[in-house]
Formats: sequence, structure tokens, C-alpha cells
Amino acid sequence: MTVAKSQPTHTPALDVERVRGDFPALYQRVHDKPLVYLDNAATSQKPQAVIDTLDDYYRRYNANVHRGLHKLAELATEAYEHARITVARFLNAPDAKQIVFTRGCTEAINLVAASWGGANLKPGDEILVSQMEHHSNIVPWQLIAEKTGAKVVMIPIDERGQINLDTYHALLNDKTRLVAVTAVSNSLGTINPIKKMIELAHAAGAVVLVDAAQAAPHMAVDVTDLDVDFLAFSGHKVFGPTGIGALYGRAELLEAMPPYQGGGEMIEQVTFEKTTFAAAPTRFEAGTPHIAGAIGLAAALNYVTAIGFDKIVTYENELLAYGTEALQAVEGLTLIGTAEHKAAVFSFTLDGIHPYDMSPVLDHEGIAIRTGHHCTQPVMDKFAIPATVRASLSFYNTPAEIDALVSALQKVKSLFS
Ligand code: 7TS
Repeated sequence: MTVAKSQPTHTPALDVERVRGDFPALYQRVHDKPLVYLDNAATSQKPQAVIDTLDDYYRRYNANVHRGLHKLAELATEAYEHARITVARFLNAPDAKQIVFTRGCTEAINLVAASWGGANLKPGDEILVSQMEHHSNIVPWQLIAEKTGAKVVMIPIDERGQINLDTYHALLNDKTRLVAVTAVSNSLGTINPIKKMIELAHAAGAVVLVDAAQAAPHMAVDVTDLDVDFLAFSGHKVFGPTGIGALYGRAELLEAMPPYQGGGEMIEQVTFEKTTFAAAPTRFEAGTPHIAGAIGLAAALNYVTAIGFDKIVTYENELLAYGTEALQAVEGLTLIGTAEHKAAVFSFTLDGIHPYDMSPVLDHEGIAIRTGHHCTQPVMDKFAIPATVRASLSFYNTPAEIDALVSALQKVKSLFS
């Protein structure tokens, strides 16, 4: 008797040519070569839907929010608050009140460090921060540690650029107040086991801030499933405008936190004797916010959600596999960051050629990459290198673009050998 095999569940493939068509910036020539944009970890290009949303806002309903009683102010306020709901849905947050708009991931982390940290940290307390963090998830903790007498303790990474869970577990103790960790490393591509790390931190009585700057463009981020306390991301890396980002916070933590900045909108009542403050999230949004940015961010989140992270993850894993093989075949090339779970980020060095000497040649070939320490100097120290060349991919990149990078690297080698 033959038994019918059940069909494997299969995610429909991403139509890369179609999605590329949504990004006008990808169709340019640079130094008379087709642009190959591989600097997505720095910032991503913008789909037409986002560009149109910004254009429409400035043409039709530009007004300040929450203040005017006129029609345009009403439309702008409605769109701004609706954008907050869109961000909450994108992160699967229980309530839009738990979303604070910020200038970006950096400001969101600084807000938590200054406000939550300032109110809760005391001498001897420990803040665990991983060795692979972007400087924006290290320096704010050092600044608040300096002020409060708390101590920043590093969670080390191994030779592949991974956090060992046993090592991390052993660092957690009754002095640990907060763990700050990135979901995905910008310079190594490592995807961290954040769900498990949060669980272990909570068991030790610590709160957790996750930096989702590099996760948000590449995978579904679910704050409810993660049970995370704070999570920060930037709009411009997830196909939205620059100058806008968001902080998610657990409701009871946000409610108990003092203001970060003072100014208009964040108050309840101001007198010269005493000022009282608005509830979260308004308490943390002093001054006129980046209204167009928030609305543009919502358009970007709707855009990626419509493509679907199931398709994005599948396609980007194919790019990762293709790129890893293609780059490893380049003689003298060393990949920095070879974690078991990785995003499509390729950091590398080439024997005998300084990373900074490679960038002009690659640029001349129309290839946009980043060279440097990528604001992760402790990572460079760990690998005892000054810098890497980094190609960071997005779902609109193609295997042909990886081939273009490889040919350009061969050119670099012939020029410098
Ligand atoms: N966290 C991570 C993991 C990042 O990669 C970045 C920016 C930030 C925080 C800060 O984001 P911002 O939008 O507030 O500046 N990373 C990079 C990069 O890798 N190249 O340029 C910026």
C-alpha cells in the first residue's frame, strides 16, 4: 500500500524583481555602473509607498499635532496616533500607549538609561551588556552607571561572534538590574537567543532592553511573545524615514518612569510652584514630534508586513547561504562573524589589504558597502582587527549583486597584489 506523503508547508517565494521595482533609488547608476546597494545595516532604501506618504502629508495635512482645533491639525493628529497603533501592531504590543516615538534607536536607549536607569540604579548594581553591542547600547549605560554608581558588566562573545548561554547565565546574579542586548548584531550578523536570555534575566529579577535596530527589517519582532521589558528600533533601517524610531515599554515600567526631557505637550499642569506630567507615552514626547516621520514609518511597516516576514526570512537565508559560499571562495578573505544563527551580513577582511583601501575601489564599481568598526569597537578588539568591510543585505538584493561584489573584490586584489 502506498501512503500519500503530506505536502511540506512551503512559503511562496519572494518576487525580488517585483519588490525592487518599489524602490526608485535602486535604479541608479553610480560612477557609470548600476548601483549595488549593500549598506542596509546603515540605512535601507525607501519604497515608493513611503515617499508618497511623506509627500501627501506635506502637501495636504501638514499641521502640528494635539494642539490645533482646525481640520488639518485634526488630520495630522489622527494620522500620528494611528501610526502609533501601527507600530504597536507591528511589534504585537498589547497597547499603543506602550509605544513612545523617539528620534531613533539611539534616543530610545538613552531614554531608558536616563529615565529608568536614573530612577532605579544604585551603587553596586550591575548592568549586563554584550560585547557585540552597537555603541548606542553601551555608552548610555556607561553614562548612567557613572552617575548612579552602578557597574557595566560585559557579556563576552566567542570566536564565531556568539553569546554562550551558560556564560551569560553565570553572569546573572542578585545585583543584576538590567540586561541590554541586541537581537541581531550589526557588524557580525549574529542572531542572539534573546527569548531565552530574557527568560533567564527575569528569573534573576532583572529587566531587559532589546535593541531591535537590526532585527526589525529582517524578522518578526513580537514583544508579547518575547515578554521583553523594553525594545528599541529605528525607522530608517526598516524602510522608513530617518529621524524617527520607537521605544516599546512594559506598561507598569513606563508609568513609573520620570520624564526624559521637559517641554511642551509632556505636561499635565505647569505652575512655577509645581509641574505635573502627562501619562506615558506623552510624558516622553516633549516638543513637536517628527509627525511626517511617524506617518512615514507606519507606511514602511505596512509595506514590509504586506510582503511578509515569512517570505523575507526565507529569501534572505538564501542570500546568506549564497553569499557565504561565494565570499569564502575568495582567496585570502576572512569572514568575521560566523554564528550558527545569522542575518545576511558579511563582515570581512582581505589578507594584506587594509579595509579602507578597498572602499574606493568598490565604490568605483558602484558597490555601496561600509568600512570601519561599525560603531562596535569592542567587536573589533575581540577579533584584533581595526575594521572590516561590511556588506549588509536586504530582501531587494540579488545573488547577481553578490557576484558583482565578488568580482569587484577580485579587482581589489589584482590592484593591490
Ligand atoms: N543598534 C544597532 C544594532 C545598530 O545597528 C544601530 C545603527 C543602532 C543601534 C543605532 O541606530 P540609530 O538609527 O539610532 O543610529 N547601526 C548602524 C550601522 O551598522 N551602520 O550605520 C549605523
